[in-house]
Amino acid sequence: MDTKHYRTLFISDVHLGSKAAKVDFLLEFLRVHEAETIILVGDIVDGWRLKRSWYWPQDCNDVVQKLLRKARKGTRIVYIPGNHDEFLRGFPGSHFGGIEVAERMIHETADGKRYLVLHGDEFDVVVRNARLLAYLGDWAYDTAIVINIGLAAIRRRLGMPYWSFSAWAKLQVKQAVNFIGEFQKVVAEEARRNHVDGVICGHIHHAVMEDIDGIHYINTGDWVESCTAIVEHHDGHFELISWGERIGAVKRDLKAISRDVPLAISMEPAEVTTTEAA
Ligand SMILES: [Mn+2]
Repeated sequence: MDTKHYRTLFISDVHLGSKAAKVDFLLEFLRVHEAETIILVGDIVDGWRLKRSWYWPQDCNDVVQKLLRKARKGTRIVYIPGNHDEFLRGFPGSHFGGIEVAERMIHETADGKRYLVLHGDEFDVVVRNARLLAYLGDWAYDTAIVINIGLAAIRRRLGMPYWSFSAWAKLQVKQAVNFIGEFQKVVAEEARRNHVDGVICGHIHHAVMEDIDGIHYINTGDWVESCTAIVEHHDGHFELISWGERIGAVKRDLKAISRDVPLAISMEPAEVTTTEAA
């Protein structure tokens, strides 16, 4: 596959350090996708998982090295921490190996539209307590978000697991779709408060591009299950890439070709036993 060039590339929720991370797929993806700017939209490293038990095979280093090499060659890379890599939240504005750390940012597209970029976990508390906060008003809303981030830091220090949006949503299967919808609405509302055209976030592992009450809501998805990324083309339009499906297509092709020949290379990802994340 030829290398593709984009203006901006957005990925999130890789969860390096978790056995469920599809690191080999991501490496292949990064090999054939170049961009002027790469924005890492949080939960790239799973600090919560690593704290419980260290799991860092060589291919995790390969991802880090690949990104650092791109930075050296002139790609601007911005790392927006999520809840699983919130240890980086203590370093806004700092650089490591040419990678900038920012809590959130405004991204301006080639055609002049402005997008708020953030991970999205700060709104968990709002999604869970939507009715109560609507009743209590703006002050409670802002305070709840600040408390949510503070609590996550304290829980991590105490070695407690982070409250997981997707695990929680999955437990309440019937309502999961409602929760995703509620999250999207809350994040779109935050974009409106910031007077921007759209928002780009991650966190809930549900890649999508859609209009929510006049706000362009974009979610980058994840590299634990779906292997998705968002790219901005040179003219400013966005595209959702489902690399998992592409890989699936390759696998089907290989099977068709080698119907009579045993498949030498298995494209199957390692057994996924846990999908706890978000
Ligand atoms: Mn997250």
